[in-house]
Amino acid sequence: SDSELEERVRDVKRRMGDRLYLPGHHYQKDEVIQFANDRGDSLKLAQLSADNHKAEAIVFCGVHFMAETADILTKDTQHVYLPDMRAGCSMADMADIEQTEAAWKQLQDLFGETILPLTYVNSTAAIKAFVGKHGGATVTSSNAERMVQWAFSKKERILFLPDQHLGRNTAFNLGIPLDEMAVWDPIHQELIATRPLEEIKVILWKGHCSVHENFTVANVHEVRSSSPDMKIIVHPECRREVVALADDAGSTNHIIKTIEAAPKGSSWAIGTEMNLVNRLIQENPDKHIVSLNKNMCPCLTMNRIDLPHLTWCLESIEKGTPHNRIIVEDSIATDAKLALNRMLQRA
Ligand code: CIZ
Ligand code: SF4
Repeated sequence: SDSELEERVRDVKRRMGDRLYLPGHHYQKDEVIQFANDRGDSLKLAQLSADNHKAEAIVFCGVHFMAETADILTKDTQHVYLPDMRAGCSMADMADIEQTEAAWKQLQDLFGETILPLTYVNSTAAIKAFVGKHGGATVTSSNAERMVQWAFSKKERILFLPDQHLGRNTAFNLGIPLDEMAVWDPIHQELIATRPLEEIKVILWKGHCSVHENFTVANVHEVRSSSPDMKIIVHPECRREVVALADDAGSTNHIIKTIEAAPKGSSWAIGTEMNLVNRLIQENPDKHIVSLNKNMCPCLTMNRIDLPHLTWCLESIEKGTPHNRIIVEDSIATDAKLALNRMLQRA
C-alpha cells in the first residue's frame, strides 16, 4: 500500500541521512515531491546537486536530461540515479545527435560560419556537447533572452535547439520579426523560410513540448469569454499565438512567484504542466486558479517517477546494489560542460 511504501522511503532517508539527496522537479507528483530535499526547476536542481558535497547518492526526481545535467555538473564522488529509466522527455528526443550533425552540415553550406548554436537545457547531453564544441551555450527559460543576446554578440545568426516555441518567443521579445526566423525540419532535412536566406537571423529546430502545445488559442478565447477578469499566464514553451494572447509568459519560477505575489481573490488561468498547476491551486486557496486547458495537461514521462519506483531505487542504493545510475561518458560530459558553463557564467 502507499502508506507502507511511504514508510519504506522515510526509513531509507532516515538511515542514509546526508549521504542521500533527493532533488524534486516542480512537475513531479505529490506522492514523490513530498520526499524532496529541494524543489526547483531543472537548472536549480542540477546546481544544488553539484553544490551538495555531503551526498554520495543523488536520486533525481525529474526526467532523464535533468539527471544527465546533474551528473555532468557533479564530481565523481556523487552518483546520480533516475528512479525510472523510461522517464525521458519527448522534446529532448526530437533532436538526436545524428540529425543535428546532418543539419549543421547543410546549414554550413547555406550560411557558412555565421551561425552559433544554442540549446535549451531540455536536450540530451550529446546535443549539449555538440553545442559546446561549436562555441555555443545552453539556455533555460529564465535566461533565454540574455543568452540569445550574447549569441548575437558573437555571430550573425543562431540555431536554436530543440524547442521552436521557446526560441521563437524569445527572439520575438528581442525585436526580431517572425519572418526573419526560419524553421529547420529535421525529418525532411529542409529549411522552411519565407525570406531570402541572407535576411534570416534565427533558425528554429522544429521541436516542441507535447504538454505545452496542448494550450491553444481556442482555450484563451474560452477563458476570455467565460471569465473576463481572469488573468492568463503561460510558459514560453507554448506556441507564439498563445503567448501573444496571454497576459504574461515566463519560466516555471516566474509563474510560481507571480501566483504567490498575486492579490487575494484574483483569478488565474495557467498554461503549464498539471502537477504544478494542481499544487498552485492547493497552496493558494485565497486565489481562484484553473488550468488554461480544462483537460489538465500531464507530462506522462515526469509521471513515470512514482512511489513504487522511488522506493525500489532508494532501497537498491542502500543495499549497495544500485539500479538506474545515470553516467554521461567523459568525452560528452567535457564538451557539454563547456556549453553549461558559458551559461552559468552569465546567470
Ligand atoms: O518543461 C520543462 O520540462 C521545464 C520547464 C523544465 C525546467 O527547466 O525546469
Ligand atoms: Fe519534456 Fe515537456 Fe515533459 Fe518538460 S513538460 S519534461 S519539456 S515533455
